[in-house]
Amino acid sequence: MTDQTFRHPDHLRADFSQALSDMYRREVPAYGTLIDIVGRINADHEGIRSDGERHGAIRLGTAEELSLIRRVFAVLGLHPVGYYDLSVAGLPVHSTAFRPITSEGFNASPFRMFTSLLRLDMLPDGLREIAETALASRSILSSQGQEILERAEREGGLNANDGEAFIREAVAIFAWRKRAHVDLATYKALLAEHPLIADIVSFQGPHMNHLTPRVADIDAAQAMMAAEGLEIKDTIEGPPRRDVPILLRQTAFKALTEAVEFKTESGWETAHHTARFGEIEQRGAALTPKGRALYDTCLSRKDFSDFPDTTAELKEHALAYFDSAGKALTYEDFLPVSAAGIFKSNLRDTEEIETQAATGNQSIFESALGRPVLDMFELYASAI
Ligand code: OOG
Ligand code: NI
Repeated sequence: MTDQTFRHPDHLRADFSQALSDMYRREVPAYGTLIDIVGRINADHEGIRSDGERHGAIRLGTAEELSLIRRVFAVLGLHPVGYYDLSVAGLPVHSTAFRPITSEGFNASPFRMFTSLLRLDMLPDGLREIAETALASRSILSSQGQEILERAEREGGLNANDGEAFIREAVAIFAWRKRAHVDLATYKALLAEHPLIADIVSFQGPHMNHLTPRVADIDAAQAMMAAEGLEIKDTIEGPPRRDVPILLRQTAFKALTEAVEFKTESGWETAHHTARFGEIEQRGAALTPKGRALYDTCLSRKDFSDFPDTTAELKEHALAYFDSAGKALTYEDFLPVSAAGIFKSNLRDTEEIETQAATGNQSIFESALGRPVLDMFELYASAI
């Protein structure tokens, strides 16, 4: 007889997040240094748990992969919120954030995953077919993972044993594999078009691109990262330092150069790939559509002096969401301009790489996903 007590999706997500972090620490040792720095800073601040606060980022190749990942994440209580059009920044991807959608969910495990899908339509003819062929011949979830996923969907949950096995198989999707899935000539052709395309198409699976702990004071963390010898991004993305933090501030250390083996007729040859890194984030108040419009204006003017910096003014002008106790809700999402900055900080020096002009296409993204994305503003409004 099987045990029919289901493990709560929030607990599965907490285990998944921990297992992913352990794997990434082994794969990218500098990420361990980052975690230690963040732990030291957060120990001085109340309200942030150093253990479980983080997001990750992955990049998928096909519609089928996106819909599969949506199903895997649903078992872990992660739901797609928001549409991020990165094509405006010349990047051949569009994205959503899979995240918990209730405060109980965030309290139990605040993990979320920024998930991007390659815009095959932005690739030039010829290269598009090469990318499609390479992606069609990979399968990112093991057959055991697939079987447990179907059981979870059929029965409405997973018991402890199945949950453990499922997490193992789910984490394996995002592991680094140093043997490429394409040959070196193909890798170079993809790289010449855009480094992001090479990163997405060349491997057996969608490895973690970065993991990001939440820190109470990002300026202090940035200084400590530099002192520890990590090579960091020059600027912090998002709003400037303020008395009342808003939205999201982020910075990262520069991507590693990792050895990759490419198949030749007689064996394997080694080349190098640069993509994976570690990031830190500091979160502030969630803004209303009115607050967000003001943020976007200030950001484009590079001048935030018009953005009120006291809780009383944010409330008076309805710029942020406040709960009944008068506390500002935390922003749990991402920012497209900042995301573009994070993507680009780890691409080879981009004198704007030429890509076909494109605009966002949310309906194509949603049909790949297999459902509409949720509206972040509706979620904040219903949480107060
Ligand atoms: C995702 C970049 C966006 C963030 O924190 O804004 C992101 C990527 O590089 O795949 O993770
Ligand atoms: Ni990130």
